[in-house]
Amino acid sequence: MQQLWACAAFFLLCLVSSSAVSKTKQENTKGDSKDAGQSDLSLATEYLEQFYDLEDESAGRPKRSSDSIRSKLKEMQRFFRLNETGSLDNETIEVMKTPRCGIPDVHNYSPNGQQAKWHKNVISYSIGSYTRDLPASAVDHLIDSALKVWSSASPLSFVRSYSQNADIRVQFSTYAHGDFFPFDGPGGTLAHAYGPGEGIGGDAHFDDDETWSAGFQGFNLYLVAAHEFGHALGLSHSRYKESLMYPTYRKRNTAGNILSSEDVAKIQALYGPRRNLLYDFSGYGMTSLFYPWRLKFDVPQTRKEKCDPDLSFDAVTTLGRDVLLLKDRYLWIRHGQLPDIKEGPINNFMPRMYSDIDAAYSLPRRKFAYLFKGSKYWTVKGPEMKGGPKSIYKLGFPHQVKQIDAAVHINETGNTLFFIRDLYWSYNETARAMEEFYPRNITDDFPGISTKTDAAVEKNGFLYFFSGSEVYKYDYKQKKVSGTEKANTWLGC
Ligand code: NFH
Ligand code: CA
Ligand code: ZN
Repeated sequence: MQQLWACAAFFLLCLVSSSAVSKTKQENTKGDSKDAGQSDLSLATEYLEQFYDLEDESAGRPKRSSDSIRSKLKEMQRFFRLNETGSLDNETIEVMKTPRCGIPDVHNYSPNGQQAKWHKNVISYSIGSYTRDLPASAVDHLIDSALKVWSSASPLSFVRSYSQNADIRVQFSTYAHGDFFPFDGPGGTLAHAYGPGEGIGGDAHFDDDETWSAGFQGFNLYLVAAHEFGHALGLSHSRYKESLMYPTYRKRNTAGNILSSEDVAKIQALYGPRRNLLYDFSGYGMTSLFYPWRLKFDVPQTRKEKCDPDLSFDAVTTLGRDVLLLKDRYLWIRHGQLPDIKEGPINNFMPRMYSDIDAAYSLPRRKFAYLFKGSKYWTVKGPEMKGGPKSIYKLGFPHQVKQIDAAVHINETGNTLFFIRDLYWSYNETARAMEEFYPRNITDDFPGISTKTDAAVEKNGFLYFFSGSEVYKYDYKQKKVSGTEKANTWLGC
């Protein structure tokens, strides 16, 4: 069963109780009555029925005792950290009058009694529809920022996906929108989200009858989304007003930290603390982390940047059946056949990796990739790095070489070729040594390849030389270029 923390299940009850609220408010402004009046009593019983499973008095049920009301009151007072008097004091009535509604606060809806959580640290999200109130780029940014609230307090990271089945699917809709919890028009419920799980699990729905903003008008999308993502990660409501997970909306300063210490403690209780990504060399040994993007199948989606005809890559390598394409701080992972592509900042996949990688290659059957930047290289296995950076001079490069343009491993020969300006070196992986008589001129041995190479990769018996937005498909048995294509075709454009 999915967990839904929102008021929708009780939206009818909500209407009833909010009319009770407004009625009591009017009466209270007239007389400053100390005792709980009749309307307060009915507000209280409705409230307890709604949120604390107080049996209602419908036909066929035994009349409820004042004891059961008292014990439910105490339960509610305990939740809100009020004095557990078991009677309807003013403090308790105040809390009940705070507009709220939702799934009962004290219940754990998880099937096995355990708090539901994601069993991986890289979580994909998609934005399936947008609000009319804000430009799409603003929504993208606010959603990204709201996720960063949680990734900065936990070991979790979030990768944007353009598929139909991302873990966290964001959508804006009004009234009935395909789940059992229709929205309620302007006001009332702003959004709801499902706890971690398959299918609708993790999804966050926003009521597009609200006015969404990036500032103080209407409801701030960043604040509401951060609250919803708390639920999507497995957090329930908080009883503390300062907490982001408090059940009612509150304007906050969005410039600083919006998590209370309780929010942080709760997310870390589920997922552990945030690791110090720069210095912590332990803890990445879980193989389930390696291919989190494999869990979902992506549907192609054209993005402006991605399908820019001028797109070029810094480095390209195969890794098992995958192809990794790197550009600046961005990484695309093409799994098997197109259109299955995952993408995101390099750090989402490899938390400790640098951006602006110069070159990359991998050895067949070894699940490692080697990434080069300047005079250093790293051995990478999924998000894990095998030790720290190593020096390229240990591979046999002379000290004049400060940077490598491209690297590719040739299966047939067992050698890796390194391209540096107009020269290339050949490294024997078995002997772990540079071959004699290198470097050689690229154009002498690869006729047709005359421009600087940004990236190179071998696939299906061909060598692909990436140069700017062009890719030269090179047949190295016949020693000739057999075709050219745009770099972005590698992303399915
Ligand atoms: C919400 N929720 O819509 C409110 N609260 O404050 N309206 C909650 C979301 C806020 C979803 O996860 C619903 O918990 C309403 C009511 C906290 C972002 C309290 C009126 C229900 C202004
Ligand atoms: Ca609403
Ligand atoms: Zn909530």
